[in-house]
Amino acid sequence: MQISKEQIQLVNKKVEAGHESQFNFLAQTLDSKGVDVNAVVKKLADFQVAIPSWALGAGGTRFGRFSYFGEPSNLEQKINDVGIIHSLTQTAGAISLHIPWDVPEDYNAIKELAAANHLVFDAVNSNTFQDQKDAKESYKYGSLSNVNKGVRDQAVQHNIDVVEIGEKLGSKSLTVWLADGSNFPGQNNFQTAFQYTEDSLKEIYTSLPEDWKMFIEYKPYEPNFYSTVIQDWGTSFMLANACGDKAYTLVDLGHHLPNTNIEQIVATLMMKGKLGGFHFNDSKYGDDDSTVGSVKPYSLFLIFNELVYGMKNNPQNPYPAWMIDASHNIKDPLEDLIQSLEAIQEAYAKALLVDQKALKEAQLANDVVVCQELLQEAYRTDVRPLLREARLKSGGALHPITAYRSLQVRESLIEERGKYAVASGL
Ligand code: LRH
Ligand code: MN
Repeated sequence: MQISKEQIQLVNKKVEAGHESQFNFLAQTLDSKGVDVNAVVKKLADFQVAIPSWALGAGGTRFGRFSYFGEPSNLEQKINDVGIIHSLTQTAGAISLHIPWDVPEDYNAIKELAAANHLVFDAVNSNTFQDQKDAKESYKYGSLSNVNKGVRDQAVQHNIDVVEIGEKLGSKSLTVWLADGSNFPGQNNFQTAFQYTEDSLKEIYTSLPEDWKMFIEYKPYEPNFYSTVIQDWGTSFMLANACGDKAYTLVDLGHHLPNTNIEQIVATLMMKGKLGGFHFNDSKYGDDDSTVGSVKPYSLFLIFNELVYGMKNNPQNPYPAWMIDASHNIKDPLEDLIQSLEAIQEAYAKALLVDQKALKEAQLANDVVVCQELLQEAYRTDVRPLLREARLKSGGALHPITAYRSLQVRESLIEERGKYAVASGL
């Protein structure tokens, strides 16, 4: 099932007039404040976020999983679903694969299918947090940090294999997230676990092609509930520095203890040239993997405010990788991902409206009130007409969720795939 440009134009027809007046009104208002509206719209249109291949089916918890019918049951159908999201939003031009959940059988066919859906392959993700049925060694007590060299070697080799798969697809980065850690005090020697992890990452790093990056993702807990080897940004930062220039820290928004100031972490990593990218999601308590911007939209805005500042003032930091990492327990996965993309675009657009020059002046004058006024002036601006204009210019839907429903996409997918197809992944 694909959505044609014509179908989208037809759906847009009904709402175009309304959009035009809203956009023109906002454009006039912003223009009077010296904002280059066309530049903002272009930046939004160019901002592409990778969709995780493991989040196209219904997620679940240990307490249960409620299928969403018509789920993709193979890589081809997953690429097709990302294609549907991209045709409607024009901001999801990439897919991030998880290995071994998504090992291509026919690489050329998969690359052609991705190209036909205007998609590229973003970071490939290794998986040393689950045992594969034919595996020689178990990761029960860790992978790259395991006290058993045979297990570490197996995990290193898996990451090297994942890079080879990525190379065949045109991917340019490897994401390493380790579940490694302990459930009880005394179970692990923290220093030994850290050193084994550093040595193992260095081995993987030496196998990286010249133009590749390695993203080291940190997480404070789960599935281990006493310690995690790569528990926070500082640990990931140290390991990235130990590996070399091609290694960076990856920030998953859900991987922070409550009330952590994530925007400050982002600013520090950019200043040090080690911010590799993001896994966008939202959370109230733990690694909830909820819809982006659904719980803490102001925090997301503050993160993008640091990103906009860093992308202008920190040439030492490469252009970050933008990816979503979410899990859908009760929503249609495609609608959930469309809502996440909207929230990311909205936070970015609001951050682009911050008068950085006036903010700098107010900061130098310690005019705290004006500092907050400047941020909230931008945050309180309804930027949705800018997002719609960017989509319209790129051939997308003005209202993607409305279009998704009026085109009966889920019904067609159920028709095509049958009710009980189940997607691999989390
Ligand atoms: C770990 C994580 C990691 C993925 C997994 C699917 O919580 O965020 O990025 O490998 O989710
Ligand atoms: Mn993640």
